[in-house]
Amino acid sequence: KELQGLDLQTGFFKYRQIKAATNNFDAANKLGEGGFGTVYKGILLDGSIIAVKKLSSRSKQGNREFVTEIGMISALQHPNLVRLYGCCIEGNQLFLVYEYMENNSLSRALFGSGEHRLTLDWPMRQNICVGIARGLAFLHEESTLKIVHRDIKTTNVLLDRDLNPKISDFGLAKLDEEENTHISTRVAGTIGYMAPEYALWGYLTYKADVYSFGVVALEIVAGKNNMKYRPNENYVCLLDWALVLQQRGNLMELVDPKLGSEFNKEEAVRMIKVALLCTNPSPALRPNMSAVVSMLKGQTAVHE
Ligand code: ACK
Repeated sequence: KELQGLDLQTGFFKYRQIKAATNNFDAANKLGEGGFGTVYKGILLDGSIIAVKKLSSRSKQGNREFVTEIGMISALQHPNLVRLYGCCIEGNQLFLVYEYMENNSLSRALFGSGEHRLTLDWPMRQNICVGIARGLAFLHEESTLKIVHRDIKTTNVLLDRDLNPKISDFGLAKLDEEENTHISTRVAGTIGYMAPEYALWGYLTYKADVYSFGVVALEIVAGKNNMKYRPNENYVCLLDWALVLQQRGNLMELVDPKLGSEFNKEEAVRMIKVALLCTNPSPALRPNMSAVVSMLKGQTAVHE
């Protein structure tokens, strides 16, 4: 798609256009603060809507290196990844230009207050969960870059007009990394979603994303935030509670009461079981994301 101000050859936007589109980064156009920077809504002269992320200032890495990486990341296209159109440099300030996602984040849809909360019925939740799994499977297994996202959570899943999920901020953690090793000194993740081996030792493999995905899947079924949910004084989070219910053979109790009786029991229990496989404390025992996709779709059995 051609966008006003974007040089398709280089992937660069003209600063003039970005500035005009966001009305000079007017606070009224601010969508929110994400990891790595502030996001603004912008409307280009041709009417297309974009989301502009103004990156917080970065320390060492030179702009040139950064731009090479951006070029590779923007080449990654998948229906479940937020499209990165290009970037823009003005002085030492860097901007990333993304497709605009009409329905904000999954976090808002599930846990938002009043006007922000959406009613997500069971088929929508199922579609969202499978979509996230597909996006991650692509990043891990199919993309040439083999990206580990490192910060999968409901705020990093955005919903388009039709409530299809797309993963945002992929590749950014990689850009932030100074050395290229498996043991990371800078852990980029969020409490409540981080795999234990990554949180404790900085040991990073794509199985860290599988763990985070499992937490997200549980949140989708339960309609509750992992860390904010305390079923009672004995259990501190949703995941703990799910493990207790699994032992009691009562996983259905986890399903969001807002769904009433309007959901597919078999699919719901399957989603919880897959989530629990994904959150296994041992990374080697977690499935990979393409196996998760086929389990979620009922194409392969869930081995407990
Ligand atoms: O739930 P939200 O409105 O959706 O709050 C966050 C906020 O910016 C910080 O990340 C929103 N956001 C991020 N990227 C986009 C995008 N491409 N389109 C629309 N909103 C976005 C996100």
